[in-house]
Amino acid sequence: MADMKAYAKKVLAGIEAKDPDQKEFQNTAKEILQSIIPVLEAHPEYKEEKLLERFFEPERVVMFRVPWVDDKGELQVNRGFRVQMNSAIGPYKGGLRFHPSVNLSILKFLATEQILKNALSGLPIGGGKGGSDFDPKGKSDNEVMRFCQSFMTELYRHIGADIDVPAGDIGVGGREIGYLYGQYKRITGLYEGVLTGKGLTFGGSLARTEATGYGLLYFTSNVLRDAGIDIKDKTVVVSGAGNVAIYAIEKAQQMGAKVVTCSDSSGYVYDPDGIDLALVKDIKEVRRARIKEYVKKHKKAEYHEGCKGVWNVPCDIALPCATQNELDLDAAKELVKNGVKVVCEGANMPSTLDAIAYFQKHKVKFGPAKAANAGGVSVSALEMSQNSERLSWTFEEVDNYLKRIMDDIYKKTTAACEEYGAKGDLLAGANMAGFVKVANAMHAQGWV
Ligand code: NDP
Ligand code: 2IT
Repeated sequence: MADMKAYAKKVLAGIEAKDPDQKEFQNTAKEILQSIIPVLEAHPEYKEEKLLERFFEPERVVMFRVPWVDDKGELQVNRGFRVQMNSAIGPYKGGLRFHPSVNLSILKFLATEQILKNALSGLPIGGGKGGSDFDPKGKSDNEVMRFCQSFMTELYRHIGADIDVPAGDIGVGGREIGYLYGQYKRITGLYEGVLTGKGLTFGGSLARTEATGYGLLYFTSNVLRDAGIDIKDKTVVVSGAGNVAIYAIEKAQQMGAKVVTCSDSSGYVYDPDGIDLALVKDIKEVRRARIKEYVKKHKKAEYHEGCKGVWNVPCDIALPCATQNELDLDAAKELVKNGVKVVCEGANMPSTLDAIAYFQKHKVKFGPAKAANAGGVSVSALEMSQNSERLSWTFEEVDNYLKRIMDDIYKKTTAACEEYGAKGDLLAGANMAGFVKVANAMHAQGWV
């Protein structure tokens, strides 16, 4: 025991020494390392062959200049990235994020999470992530198009349907994927499934848009069932108002829950009558406007500046769906004080490590991101399957498959909790179940 704890500690110290500024990446490494000790003990060969040292070192990182011309004719320069983290179980797979905060630390954290998430999905996909510090907010469609074309003019040489298949994430949705796909096809001449989240007329999958949010609720249903809670009429707090949040709200409402909040990076909306989702879609998907517009139409609803206040709203179930570290220890205390019973993560690592520890100490059921939000990438992998066989499945077929995958992820996660003596700790279960699959594949493929 001490031996493997010391090994994990040494690996973490190595990561901290090598990249002292990469705090988000260090946090992910810490979160994973502190929960996989039982797996390391069961597999002493991992230590001998420096498997952890290899696991936390990206196979490849590409970083590049992205010059583009804005509507005023002025040249702008952004930085582009693709982190190809691990290809042990399949081609690199993971989203692209366009947000001013994007840097190597954030992308390495996301790519590492993606390895384990993709392993949990049961589908043959490795882990990757990419993006740019480009901010799509306030840009015209033409500016976004010119940026995407320039971004792909470098990225195309590093990706391919059997090499690396990017998709959307924050700031990258159907519009951006369309522009990126057009440019890839123009440069390479290939009509192949090199990106997922494509439009339905050019190889996209039905239900990909809904997949992360719907999948989150399918996973949450498993947690609720085992906790003896019926979702009907329960109060749900959701943060975010983007792709994940919108379809989480939609499915929660279909299941009979009352969702009372949503938010963007400026503030949050509280609607005691339940969120009017058609209006949120119109504001965010159609008009790309700010969420505060919501209260113009609904007089009983309140808008509050600052997105953190959303966690002060009393609820039974909290679904953070915006971004990393949005739910900290203070927020966790507030949620627990107000009686929250279940927290499931739609965003990637929205809860800080001390917030998670607080939930666990107070017996709040906690569904970790890498398990709970795996529905998006799972349907991306189904899009890849449909592209390979040149067929399109129906919405119902894809949605049923998604539900099976989410139920299966929950089963694998709880089984790992049992096997390795971490009953009730779904974060540890998800880490161990995902890690052991990737580690075994790495072991079998030799020292690469
Ligand atoms: P979108 O760009 O569609 O929406 C992001 C939402 O989060 C917006 O409401 C945005 O507000 C808000 N947000 C972004 N950055 C911040 C910030 N720094 N502080 C507060 N709010 C912020 O992205 P997605 O819905 O696709 O992604 C949301 C989360 O889900 C991310 O963590 C992503 O990694 C994760 N995820 C996404 C998947 C997908 O398939 N899209 C799959 C699995 C996980 P604003 O408009 O003001 O920027
Ligand atoms: O975080 C994620 O899983 C995603 N952004 C989706 C990635 C994908 O390849 O669909």
